[in-house]
Amino acid sequence: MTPIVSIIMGSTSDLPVMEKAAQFLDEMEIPFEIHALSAHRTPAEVESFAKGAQERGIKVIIAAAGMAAHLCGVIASMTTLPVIGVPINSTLDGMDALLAIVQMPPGIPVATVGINGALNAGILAVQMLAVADEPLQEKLAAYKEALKTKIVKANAELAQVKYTYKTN
Ligand code: RP5
Repeated sequence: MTPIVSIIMGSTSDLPVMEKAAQFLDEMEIPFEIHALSAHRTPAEVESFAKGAQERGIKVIIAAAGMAAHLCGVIASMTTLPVIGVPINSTLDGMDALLAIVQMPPGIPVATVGINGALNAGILAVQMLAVADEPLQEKLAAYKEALKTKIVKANAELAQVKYTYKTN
């Protein structure tokens, strides 16, 4: 299989968070790869990854990093592929990484999800791929439809909660 999504993380300590993106790609049957690369510890490897990704057939990059999270923006500066950034809660409740990833200068966007928002990063990556892939759009529509059952179940449970003045 040739990967079309690349998950890059600053350290394997980010993996417990990033597994959610990997699981979603698996569920949607999207071939993907996972690598640890660091903008600070392996800058040359980051450059070679970012410059070569498109040629290798990668369509979307999900990049995750914590602390001074330069990885996502540095990758975005060297490719025209869409880069989805995941701020990892490593220090300062993840606010350091969130601001480092989301506050990109004009010209070099990183589509930033919430702190530890790996699942949303996976979903967003698949949504990008689905723009030109109708069967994938249908899979996503089924996934989103299934999300409703959680709320239907929640309302059934809430109906069992009793208060004297609760009317439903
Ligand atoms: C970042 O620093 C990584 O993305 C990680 O979130 C954080 C800590 O890295 P380790 O010291 O655990 O390797 O580069």
